[in-house]
Amino acid sequence: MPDPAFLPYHRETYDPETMLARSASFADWLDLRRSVRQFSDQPVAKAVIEQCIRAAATAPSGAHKQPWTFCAINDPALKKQIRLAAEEEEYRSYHGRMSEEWLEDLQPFGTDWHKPFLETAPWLIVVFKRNYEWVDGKKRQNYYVQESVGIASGLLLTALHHAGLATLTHTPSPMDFLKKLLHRPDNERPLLLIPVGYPAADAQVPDLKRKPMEEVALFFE
Ligand code: IYR
Repeated sequence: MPDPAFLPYHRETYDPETMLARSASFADWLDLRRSVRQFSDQPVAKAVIEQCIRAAATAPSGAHKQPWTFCAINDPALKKQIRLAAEEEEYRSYHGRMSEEWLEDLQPFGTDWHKPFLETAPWLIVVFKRNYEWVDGKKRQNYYVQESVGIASGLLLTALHHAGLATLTHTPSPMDFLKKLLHRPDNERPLLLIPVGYPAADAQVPDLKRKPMEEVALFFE
């Protein structure tokens, strides 16, 4: 007998025309998601953040180990500490650690070491990956951790977009300060820092173009 037991699986499906319409409208709607760097300080209910994390945690994972922890922060004092620590690292990155090529590639986005959104956004969600677990005093490996937590993070961004919220996929580097500030155990590493909230009334995003279908997909029929 396999463990866990298997259950029958059925789900709603659609006729081909409906399927095409649904997939097209979903892509159109997802195309509206943008990385936002100017947030309003308007509060967002904790219950919404919880539901979005619940959605993220439905992600597939290696051997169903669910190797993630989501830390959601709206304590202003902690957000300030995170901002200061992130800005310290970012200052060093922008003043020597990042290559000329990298800085040149970032020019169109107008980013620099200042990260006020880490205090303005009502929530910061830090996604941690768990490389291993301690089970009955024994170290047990997790599998495909990067892939699993990457997928969960994608679902999180999608869920937050679906809730009508804006996000930024932020990666102050290195991110070890988050592990310290949030008292995370040895088996966890921060993967992403995601400010969440309403965009500021005057928020602007760069005029980006997404790659066309023929550049992102090949069909072998
Ligand atoms: N982490 C820095 C730099 C940065 C890097 C990339 I790649 C971006 O797409 C955007 C920014 C920062 O957040 O400013």
